[in-house]
Amino acid sequence: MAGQTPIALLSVYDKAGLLPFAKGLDAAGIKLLGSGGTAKAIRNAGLEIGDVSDITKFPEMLGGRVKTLHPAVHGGILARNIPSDQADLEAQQIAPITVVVCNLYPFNETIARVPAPTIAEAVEEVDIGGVTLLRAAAKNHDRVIILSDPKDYDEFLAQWKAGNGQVTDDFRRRMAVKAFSQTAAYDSSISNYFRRQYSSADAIASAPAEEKADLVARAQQLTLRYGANPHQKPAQAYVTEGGLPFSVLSGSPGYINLLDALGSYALVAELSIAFQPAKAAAASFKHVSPAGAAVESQLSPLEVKVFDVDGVGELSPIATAYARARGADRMSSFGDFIALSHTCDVPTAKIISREVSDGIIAPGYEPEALEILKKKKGGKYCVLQMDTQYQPALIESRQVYGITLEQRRNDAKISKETFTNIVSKNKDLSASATTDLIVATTALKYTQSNSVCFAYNGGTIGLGAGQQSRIHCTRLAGDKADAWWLRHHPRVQTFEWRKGIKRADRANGTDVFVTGEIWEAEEGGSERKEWEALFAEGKAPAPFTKEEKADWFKEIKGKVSLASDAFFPFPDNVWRARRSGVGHFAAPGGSVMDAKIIETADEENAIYIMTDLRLFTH
Ligand code: 93A
Repeated sequence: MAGQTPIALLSVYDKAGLLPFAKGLDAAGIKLLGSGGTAKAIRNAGLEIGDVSDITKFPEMLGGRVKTLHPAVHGGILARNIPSDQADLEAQQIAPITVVVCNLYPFNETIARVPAPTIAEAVEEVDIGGVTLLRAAAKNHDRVIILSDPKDYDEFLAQWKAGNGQVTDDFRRRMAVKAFSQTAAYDSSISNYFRRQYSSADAIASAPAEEKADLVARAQQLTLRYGANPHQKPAQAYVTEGGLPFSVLSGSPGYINLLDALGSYALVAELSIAFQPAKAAAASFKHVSPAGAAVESQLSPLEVKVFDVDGVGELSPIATAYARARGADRMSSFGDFIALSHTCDVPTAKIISREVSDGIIAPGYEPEALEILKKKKGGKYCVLQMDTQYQPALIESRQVYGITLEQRRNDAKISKETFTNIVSKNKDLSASATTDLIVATTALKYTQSNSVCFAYNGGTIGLGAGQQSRIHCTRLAGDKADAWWLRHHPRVQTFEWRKGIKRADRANGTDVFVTGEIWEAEEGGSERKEWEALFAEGKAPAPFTKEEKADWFKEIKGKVSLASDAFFPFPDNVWRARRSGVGHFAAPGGSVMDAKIIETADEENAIYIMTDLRLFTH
């Protein structure tokens, strides 16, 4: 191909900078060839340019749908500098093309128009030939230079001049990457648009009855009312392959609902199979972190009262798991999103029907349970059914401030094997403590970091999430665990509430009592008075004495388990946790203070496990 006059093929929608550039190409001794409008614009400026139709021997046809799609064009672009390719070109009398200049039909600008274009109008903006030019030239960037952005015209001319008809390899590669990225983004806009048009809930709603079920099963996209806040519109959830792995049985999930539903379902699915045989698991999520998570475990009569599930009847395994998860931190669970690892049965639905909650995701629903749930929130309660066969992709990505971040999904497995490296003197880890460590550690995997979790009797009892300082997580988790344990105190269980008081008011009234918060309020002031009015006349309880508390905490000493999503930098975490009854610790090592931390655990004969598993979630 050496010695031939280099040819540039120009086919641009955006004609910015085109004329001076065409002049530059011409001056550099490059022969110009253009598609209809591009050739016309250049010719009108007095420059010599050939038409693509001259080499294809075909007119542009189908109203412009076929302009450059022809072997005479693509053979000229794709041919390599190898004898067999050259022989093919010669046999077909095709001239090689050295430079391709192309930018695409404005698909994005068209669909963003107000009022919105019709689908037929959008279809006409799907560029076929231009994408093919970009891909072909980028593929053959060893020989061909692809210019897809007017901003690169000047640099090309400068390089061509300086290189005496050559550009650097770096330039070729940069231009190829740019073209590949443009076609990828262009295709993704197109698929996104048509997915929204054809597989959205709206499209399904307006489909003929006989097509509906099929469309629902294959829906790839769900239009959401808005994103995290009402002004964040538009918003949607979608997959690019297969259908969405959940279906909406009732209500209409919002953006935050879906964040909670998907995070909490992942948690319970994983927690369930961390045991052999699998256990029923449940989680109560709020703001992308669990308020509580638990596995099945029979409730004692006291726990039935503390978790406020009396009167429901006999509890099934999945019902005990949810009762524990919801009972972990009743204040935080107010308006939760619930995830269950097993079918939602009637006892579980009955518990849920009495609580303030936003929605639920589960692999299935007993018909009667579904009827109970559908009645919640005046029929607006969100009920999602998850496909248990669904496997998320190994690589996950998201965008922050326009930048895409990509990572392997956190698919680390947590099981009893995670807790075998016991580094304390006491190595006597019981089966129940192992269960609690599995629950606490799995909960952390789905909690915003930093995070520390306390667990007991198969459920979390205190979670400190999203704090920048680890000791603040431990204090928060410890304070929550203390409040949880004080709720079991006989004095709390025999409170004489005013008749007819709401469950949420009882939860709140108890919380300010067990945390001691109410004693900070002015005596005789409105806050104190409102709290006192929650109780029967003259029955507002007196504060816990120091001795009462100390005696009560003796009962739980050493029985609680703690997991941390990263190493403890200082022994203060261990000191604080011990005061809330923690006797088993699981955290990765790596701190310069590791030895001192283990020594601190040894002081009270606690068990300390170094897991070798950091579990940050961001
Ligand atoms: O309708 S197309 O997909 N068919 C083609 O064969 C084709 N070749 C180039 N569109 C095609 N193009 C596009 O036409 C280019 O991507 C460019 O955006 C535009 C330039 O057309 P004109 O030179 O007629 O202004």
